Amino acid sequence: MATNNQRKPPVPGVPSSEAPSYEKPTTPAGPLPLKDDQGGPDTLTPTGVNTGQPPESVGQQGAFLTTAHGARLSDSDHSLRVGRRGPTLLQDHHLREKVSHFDHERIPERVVHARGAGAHGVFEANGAAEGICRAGFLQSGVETPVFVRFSTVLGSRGSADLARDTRGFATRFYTAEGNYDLIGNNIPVFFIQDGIKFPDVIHAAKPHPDREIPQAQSAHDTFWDFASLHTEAQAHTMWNMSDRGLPRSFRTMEGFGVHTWRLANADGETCLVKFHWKPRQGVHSVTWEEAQLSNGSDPDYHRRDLADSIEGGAYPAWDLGVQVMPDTEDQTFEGIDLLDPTKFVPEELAPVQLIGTMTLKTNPTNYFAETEQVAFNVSNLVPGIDVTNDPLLQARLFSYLDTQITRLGGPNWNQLPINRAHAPINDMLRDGFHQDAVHGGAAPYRPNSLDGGCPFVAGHDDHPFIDLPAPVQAAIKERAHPASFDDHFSQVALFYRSLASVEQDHVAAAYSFELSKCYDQTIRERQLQALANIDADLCKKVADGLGLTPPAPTVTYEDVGTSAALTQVGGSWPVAGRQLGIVIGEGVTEAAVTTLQKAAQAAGVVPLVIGPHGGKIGHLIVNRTYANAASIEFDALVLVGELPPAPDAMVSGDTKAGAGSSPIASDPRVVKLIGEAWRHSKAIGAIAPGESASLTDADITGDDEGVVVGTAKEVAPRMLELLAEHRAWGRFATSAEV
Ligand code: HDE
Repeated sequence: MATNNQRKPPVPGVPSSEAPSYEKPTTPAGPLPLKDDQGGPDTLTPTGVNTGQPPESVGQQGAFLTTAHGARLSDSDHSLRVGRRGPTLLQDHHLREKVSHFDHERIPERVVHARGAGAHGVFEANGAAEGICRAGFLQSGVETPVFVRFSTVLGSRGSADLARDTRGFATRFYTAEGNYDLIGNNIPVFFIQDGIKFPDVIHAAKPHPDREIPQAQSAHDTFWDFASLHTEAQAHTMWNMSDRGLPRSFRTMEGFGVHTWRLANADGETCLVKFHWKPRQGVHSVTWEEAQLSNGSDPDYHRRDLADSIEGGAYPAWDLGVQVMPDTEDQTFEGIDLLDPTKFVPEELAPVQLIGTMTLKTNPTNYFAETEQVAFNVSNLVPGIDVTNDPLLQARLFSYLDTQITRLGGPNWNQLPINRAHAPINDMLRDGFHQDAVHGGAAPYRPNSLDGGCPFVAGHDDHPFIDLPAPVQAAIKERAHPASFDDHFSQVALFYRSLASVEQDHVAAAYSFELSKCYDQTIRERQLQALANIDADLCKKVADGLGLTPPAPTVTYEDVGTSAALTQVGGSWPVAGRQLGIVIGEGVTEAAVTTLQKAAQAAGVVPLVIGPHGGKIGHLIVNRTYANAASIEFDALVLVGELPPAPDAMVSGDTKAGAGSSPIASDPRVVKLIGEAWRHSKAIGAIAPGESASLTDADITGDDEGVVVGTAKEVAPRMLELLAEHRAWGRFATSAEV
């Protein structure tokens, strides 16, 4: 008796490829096939030869439980004991092996970016980069497998996804010339200009060392103590305080390489570039309230969204682009020092030229083997792509190689399946913990004659990686930075002034919140001074929120204008993978729901039916109940018919009930759901007849912005249009209007 009705389409997320039997299985059977959405690293030998075996061949095999050395076991539920009431024997190999292996299941989490989610995909170059870069994977039509890991920075591995934080956006290209790792963020500037400050900023941002709180947050004294003293951090913190710190999804984030990189074409001509990932899904965020709700009700919000959208066939895609700048001796473009990672180049000054598209198509088979063990390395470069002297980048070239030795337990982490290159490996690195290769030959040294001189170094025509020759000016050896690094504010103002007024309000609210959580008044005042140096209006709003007097600026600098590319407000975007909540009651008209479901599915939107109880109502499968639905799950809501209180509703005392005091006709949890969708400026639809009661209970009318009332056929297309705009933006009261 298989009762799991959630397996039926369209809801992604079922745990295995076949529905479980109700009875305990009794016939030996091998492992189930992978789910359709799952894939794994290609099955390569540690030296990069493709074995041609399917991904599941590296998982468990056979129908019987075995020890790690392959002996079949007849019992795994009882330890070997002297009689039924006697002591346990040390000779019980299975007990010792099982418990001992379990004891060592964890590895150290990443010191930063511990919380993440990954996916496999493919990158296809469009050839536009051929003239500037000789890398094989950027030549027209070349398809390259990729693995991407998105992450937050501050939280530990089990922390919630919707922390206000920077997101990591790390991409590995398994190219025929070796692995190329582009390890970027969703924010184009960084906290520090020199890698030697990284331990400082991270120690300041991580939880306080005494009580280890707060988790995954920057709203605390040590972070703002550092940011206000070390004002080069103001650029990055401003982006964090903006909506960019709260992405709607990994799929709706831009990605940036942050540093400037040097490219060379086949003729050896070089240029300087900044890398950009442009999401085809648009750049969207959640509100601060949504983030807080989500962190309680669905801490896996982002990783679930990524996996579900891939499983549902709404494959996330990004265009890779470059801003191309001449490789001049001063490495400055339009007055912007390209070696200063706290600065970005506005797109109006150097347009982003698209050079290919990445599409994520498969979920990992095993989180630990793939997402946890993937070890990105900034120095994984391929011919045609090289580094610059950005002092932040230079320190990263050391750190990524170094950190894996502790995290992955030795020097052979490149041999883990997810890290294996898709190019032949002959590295003469030998032995060490967890050596997977069985090296032949007698002479792992060069020069040798015993192994016939193998391996040889590659000649010019053999596609070697060449460290691009770049002039180094005669200089004094010193600990100092160039004068151009002293400007900590002009671009921060540029960013803030480029935002729409609703986004500016969010920034002011974020600073007020964060600083109000600091205990120390000195730190608030010092950060206010930094804001005074950025924008007087912003500083006043935050000062008002904190009950402080806004200080006067202490620095002057040239106004650098605005950049239209920086706001997220406006436009219309693909809706595939978004979730539509359809709220129904007992007497629902099924045809209306079916019309909505079909329209949603046709657009790739996941319709989730929310009912007064689980199971079915008529023929409709209920995906969520009034009791377990959280508004954060739905990008838009449609109410169908009357939604009276369900038997388990409590008008007061229910943590999920709304606070309304007047008698209401609808279930209080539904009213709360609608109220939150309203506050978060999400589209709300209501199918007549019956719409009036629940809308009225939530103090909403059919004439309000982003609200549609009508038949299912009328409401469905309009909802999809509103969804494509992400928010009913006008519903946010902006301070500019108040
Ligand atoms: Fe990282 N960073 N970082 N970082 N970083 C790591 O490497 C480090 C920096 C970024 O999904 C660590 O394998 C130093 C900038 C991402 O696995 C570690 C400095 C940018 C990820 C490390 C920086 C990043 C990391 C931790 C200053 C944006 C996650 C685990 C010199 C361009 C990758 C690991 C993944 C991870 C060090 C600065 C992005 C410790 C020392 C700038 C997306 O090596």
